Amino acid sequence: MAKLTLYHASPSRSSIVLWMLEEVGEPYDVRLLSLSKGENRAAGYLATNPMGKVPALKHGDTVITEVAAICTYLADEFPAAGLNVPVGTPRRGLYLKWLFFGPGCIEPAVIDRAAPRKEEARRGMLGYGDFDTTMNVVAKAVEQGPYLMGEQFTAADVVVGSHIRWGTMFKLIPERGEFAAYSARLAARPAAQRAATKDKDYAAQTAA
Ligand SMILES: N[C@@H](CCC(=O)N[C@@H](CS)C(=O)NCC(=O)O)C(=O)O
Repeated sequence: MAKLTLYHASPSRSSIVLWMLEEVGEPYDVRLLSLSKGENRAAGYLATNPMGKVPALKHGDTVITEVAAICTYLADEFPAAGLNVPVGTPRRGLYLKWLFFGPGCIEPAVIDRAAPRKEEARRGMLGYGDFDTTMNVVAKAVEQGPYLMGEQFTAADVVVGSHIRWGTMFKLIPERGEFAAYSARLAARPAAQRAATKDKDYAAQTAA
């Protein structure tokens, strides 16, 4: 089987892929990079991801970058883990919507709020419309639960759930009951807990 290698800086967006890999349950290696030492901008790494960003995932000779693309790829590549909604399934449309909603709507909505523009952009110009609508849409989707796709936990929960968990942790997303309950369900997953423990260790190794 082709080897999986995660290029990771701890803690960062690549921590999302670390969690995903724990959910998938296949063996993988981690190459730790220090962002503060600029290792993500070194020529060797730029050959892997010319954006100079983590995460990147190597699977044999295939390189995948972008958190949501990596999570989608892993879920499809290892269907036995039950983390995807396969092509040909009507529910796949909704599943893909959530995978794209993370980087396409939640993340820019949160970043724009944390670092507001000098001149407010018109709602129609912003792919996410406005912050409150974006958050209300996610809150409604996770209200009933347990997951975005109902009973099935999927890669979309890893992507969207990470944005919600990190956003509320850093007080960039206002606390609300739907998010607290959803985050608690996600945090209780054994794979999420294993990833968190490993990530603490990776952070310590990078700092040393
Ligand atoms: N759109 C990218 C964003 C990745 C990203 O911004 N990663 C940050 C860490 S959280 C990074 O590598 N920052 C280092 C830098 O830009 O120099 C994705 O979803 O993977």
